[in-house]
Amino acid sequence: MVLFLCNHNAGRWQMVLGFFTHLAGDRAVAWSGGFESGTEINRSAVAATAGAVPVPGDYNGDGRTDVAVWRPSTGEWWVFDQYTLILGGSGDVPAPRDLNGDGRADPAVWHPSTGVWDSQVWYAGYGFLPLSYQFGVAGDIPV
Ligand SMILES: [Ca+2]
Ligand SMILES: [Ca+2]
Repeated sequence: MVLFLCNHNAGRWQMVLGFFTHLAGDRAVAWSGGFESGTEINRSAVAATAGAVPVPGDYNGDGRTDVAVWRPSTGEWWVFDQYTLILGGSGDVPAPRDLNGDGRADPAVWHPSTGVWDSQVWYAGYGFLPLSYQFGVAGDIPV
């Protein structure tokens, strides 16, 4: 059982509760509550999730899945409490995975029309470096 208790309630705990419930399934039960509630949902929270697709993964390599969303209309990746970056866009398929074997999921998208993969791979000491390669053809599904 998990309790999310937040102050200045502005919609963020609802996001976390939704992601937690999605990821935990029947393995855990979560409750949420807050105090000093706002009168509207935080605009940045609304903007961050508008049209967003969940892209959970272990983005920091701690062995636990992290909450993350990708917005196709802008290509924005929002990895909760870690970073944001721009990669891909409408028509792409998000496919985050650990591309360099460091235990951290790397943001990646696949372009169905060309079979090209684009990613931003994190290298300690260097930061994110772009990686692009062609693999697959139109009609394939990234796995
Ligand atoms: Ca993690
Ligand atoms: Ca990696």
